[in-house]
Amino acid sequence: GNFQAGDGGKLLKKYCECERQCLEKLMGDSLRPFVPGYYGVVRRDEQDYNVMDDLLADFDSPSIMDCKMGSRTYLEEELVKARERPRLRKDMYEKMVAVEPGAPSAEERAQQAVLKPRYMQWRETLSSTATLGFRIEGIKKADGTCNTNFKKTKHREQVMQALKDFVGGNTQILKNYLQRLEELRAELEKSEFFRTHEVVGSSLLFVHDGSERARVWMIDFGKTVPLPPPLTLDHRTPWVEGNREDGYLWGLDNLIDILSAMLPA
Ligand code: 4IP
Ligand code: MN
Repeated sequence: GNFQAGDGGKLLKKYCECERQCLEKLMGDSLRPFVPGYYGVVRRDEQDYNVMDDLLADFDSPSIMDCKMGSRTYLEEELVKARERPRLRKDMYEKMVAVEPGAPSAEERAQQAVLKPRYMQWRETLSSTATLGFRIEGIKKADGTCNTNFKKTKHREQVMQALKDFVGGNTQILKNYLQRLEELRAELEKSEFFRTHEVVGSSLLFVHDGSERARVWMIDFGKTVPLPPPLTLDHRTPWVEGNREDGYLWGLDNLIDILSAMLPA
């Protein structure tokens, strides 16, 4: 897999240069409290790894949720690549028909393949990514049950139901998550790193346990890239090709709004 256990509460994640650069910069940014501590690169059995804090280490039977943030889940360069040298993806066609047999067009059916941006956009519109700017990717509960079946979790009510189930109806946990997300939003709005990076395919990791402690961290920076200066993003303006906007804060606004609406008035 992509991960190995390290020593002393550390996690080894298969090396990605883009992720290394982000984590290094984030260690000196105001967002540092919201990302795993980063400790550089190690080599094990001919494979390089980025070493970071294991965010679950301090929890007792944690419940975990991965929310992929943003209204766009692929880099703009994928569009350029697909136009310049279109690569037919049979694997993505298979993943598509497994979920929605009627989704492929006549042409895609004839090819038994789709282009990557088409697959990624299909995933975005089937889920809440396109309409809410985030989607639930997976939930693992304290009892060990795991659910990654959220590909069609799209509407506000469906998202609410999944969140309610995740916190086991515990209002205090909900409140703690909400507070943490509001702190994160305030930090994002001030962060130099955030202003100068396109943040795509990154997730928020939610973790709580029986003590009602609830934390949120930003993870997965494999598609988080620096913008050419002096370009900056506000992360709320709708994306049009070329503007590089990612919808990250728009999604966080919506997520905060949904959590707030779940609390008793
Ligand atoms: C996956 O689709 C995810 O979108 C991956 O994004 C993406 O990796 C994969 O593209 C794509 O097949 P499913 O989640 O529907 O399986 P992420 O890494 O953000 O989770 P990339 O390479 O875009 O990061 P390919 O091209 O790696 O297969
Ligand atoms: Mn992820």
